Amino acid sequence: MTKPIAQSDCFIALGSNLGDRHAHIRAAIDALSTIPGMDMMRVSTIIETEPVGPAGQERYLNGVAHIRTSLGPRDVLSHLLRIEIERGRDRASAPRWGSRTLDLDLLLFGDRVIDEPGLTVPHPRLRERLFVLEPLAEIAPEFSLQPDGKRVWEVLDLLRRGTTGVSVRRTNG
Ligand code: A4P
Ligand code: MG
Repeated sequence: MTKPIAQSDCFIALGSNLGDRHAHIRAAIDALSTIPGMDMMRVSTIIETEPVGPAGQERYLNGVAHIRTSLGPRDVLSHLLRIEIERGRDRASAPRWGSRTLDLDLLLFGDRVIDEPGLTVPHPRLRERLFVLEPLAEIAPEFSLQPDGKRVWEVLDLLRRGTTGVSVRRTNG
């Protein structure tokens, strides 16, 4: 009897605020849809958002794609980096959180918690960002986030109410 191939639900953040933003996002969705071993399940509404980061940037287009895959997280990340480069992403000359033609971040990979050089999952700033949580909540409100199992909708609600739900240890004041 053949063993079924394990499939993981993964969620990828799409972002663009440089050049033809619509074309970059469309190309990313097309590219992600044609990779063997990755099935595109759903793409959120693409929303326009205020930039977080250095002043003077253009507004972003943001969205989230849900992919079901038999690949591993490192293979998925390699595809994301390749697609970013194909859309002219230039990391060398851009400041941190600066403008970019295309940013593809691996937000979630099933219930995996990964903390390795070059790959952190869930994405470390996922719970701080409305531009990620709003489209994610549109397509996967009930998905559980590790390590505490909170649902996407709960984390979005906490952020909207001004608390990330992540405990912060204060050393003074
Ligand atoms: N890396 C580690 N973990 C991951 C992961 N889960 N997904 C490594 C993707 N990459 C991951 O990423 C640097 C390295 O992180 C990668 O080579 C990979 O090995 P990067 O894409 O070069 O850097 P970045 O995206 O500029 O950095 P960072 O800190 O991830 O930025 P963010 O947090 O993605 O923020 N404002 C709005 N409105 N909308 C946006 O989309 N995006 C940013 C970027 C800032 N402001 C924004 C938006
Ligand atoms: Mg990135």
